[in-house]
Amino acid sequence: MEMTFAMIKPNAVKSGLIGRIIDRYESAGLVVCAVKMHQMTSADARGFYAEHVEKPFFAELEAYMTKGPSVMLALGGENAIAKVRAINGATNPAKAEPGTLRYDYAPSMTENVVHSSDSPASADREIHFWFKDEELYAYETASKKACCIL
Ligand code: FUP
Repeated sequence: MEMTFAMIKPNAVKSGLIGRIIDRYESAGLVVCAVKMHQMTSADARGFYAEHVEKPFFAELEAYMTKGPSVMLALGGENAIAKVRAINGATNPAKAEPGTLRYDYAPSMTENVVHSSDSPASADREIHFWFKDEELYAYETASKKACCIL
């Protein structure tokens, strides 16, 4: 059992894709352990994307991420990190495989509709960037059990 952080970005929220995106994750056997809607401030973007602040694309990324609300998710399940990245597809939608969220919905590299953690260390950092421990719920579903303790 593993946890990961996923984010439904502003253009996906504005396009009415929240339900369809969460359905892809739940249909893959993942469980929603925490969820919140939040519009990033510039400070949020600089903190969350700290590794990218000095990169040439950061100004565009910051403008995009702060222009509307995103949906923050903590997801639990077996191989959650790899599963969510496979469902999302390549960062650059031009390279994303058919059937992935970015292939289906992303208009560009910047506005690539979703984010998810790329390692256990980044999952831990990113989940705790947005959620307190008491906001992570462990519960049983009919067919599976969510583990929300990192
Ligand atoms: P990912 O792990 O798929 O979320 O991608 P990264 O952490 O490498 O990048 C974060 C975001 O920065 C991407 F979703 C889109 C943006 N980005 C660019 O716009 N140009 C780049 O060359 C790399 C990333």
